[in-house]
Amino acid sequence: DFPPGDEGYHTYAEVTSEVQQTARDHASIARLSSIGNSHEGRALHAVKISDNAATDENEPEVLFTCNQHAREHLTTEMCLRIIKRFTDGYGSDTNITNMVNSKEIWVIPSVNPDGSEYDIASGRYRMWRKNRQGPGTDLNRNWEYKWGCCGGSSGNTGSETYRGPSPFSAPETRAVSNFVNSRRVGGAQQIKTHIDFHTYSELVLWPYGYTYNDTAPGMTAAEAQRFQQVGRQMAATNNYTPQQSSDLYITDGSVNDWMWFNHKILSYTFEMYPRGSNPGFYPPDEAIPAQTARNDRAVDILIGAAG
Ligand code: 0X9
Ligand code: CA
Ligand code: CA
Ligand code: CA
Ligand code: ZN
Repeated sequence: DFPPGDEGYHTYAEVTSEVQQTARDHASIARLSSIGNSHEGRALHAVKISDNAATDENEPEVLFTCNQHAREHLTTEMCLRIIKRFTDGYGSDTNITNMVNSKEIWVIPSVNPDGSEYDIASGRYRMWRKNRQGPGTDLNRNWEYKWGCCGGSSGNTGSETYRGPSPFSAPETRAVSNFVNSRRVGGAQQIKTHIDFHTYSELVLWPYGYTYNDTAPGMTAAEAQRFQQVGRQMAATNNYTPQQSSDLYITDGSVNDWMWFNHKILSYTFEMYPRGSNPGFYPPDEAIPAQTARNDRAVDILIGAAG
């Protein structure tokens, strides 16, 4: 369990009951599914929020993913907030109602449930980042596009950025990528925009991460401009710092590069609160309400950017 005083964070069991309850309470606009299982067999939950949620309608789709990295527990709370805000607010809040009616919003609250459970299993935080397959794979180095290309990951099993033995060797990245592939309907990718939530540093990051160059194969100057424009617009609402992800450091095999190159999904990483190493990955649960609400307007912009 979470250490004493941090019970406001959700364990995997609590995330599961929360998403199940939401699907029961809001059956017409919220649908729960599993996109696959983690290495240890936990269901990877996906919640779809839209009017007529049971029907695949011809509406732009948006994706939010959280908790690729085990110890980044605040991000799971971010996805849970998105689920709660768009279900509880439906019918009373005009903006929310309009977004739910005109889009199909997918939320995956924990991409790495094995890792996050391991991080809290002893009752003291273990500072765990990777999944729980063998030595542990850094899921955000295991995506297929430019996997291991450029010094932005490690081939050493003990490394915090171990990329795994092959692209999509982790069942968790494989499941999310298969899900996104499955949203290509009649040749057209339905998901238009995406945020992958991380902590910490208060940044809005866009691809590519594998190269310092602004433009590269699959990224024209106009497309890079669009990333910058929407990224800066979002960052103006939460006071994060907007930049290309490689300006932070080079990463290869990361989710954003794959989402953009393979699917032309406008895909961002948010590095949430705090700005620095104290409190770093482990802000007290008292920080959850303000630091997740802080991204409400950015989330709305991302949804609007889907068209
Ligand atoms: O290194 C990461 O995966 C992310 N930072 S974290 O501290 N949460 O581990 C940053 C990923 C940014 N994406 C790219 N640079 N492509
Ligand atoms: Ca507390
Ligand atoms: Ca709908
Ligand atoms: Ca659809
Ligand atoms: Zn992270």
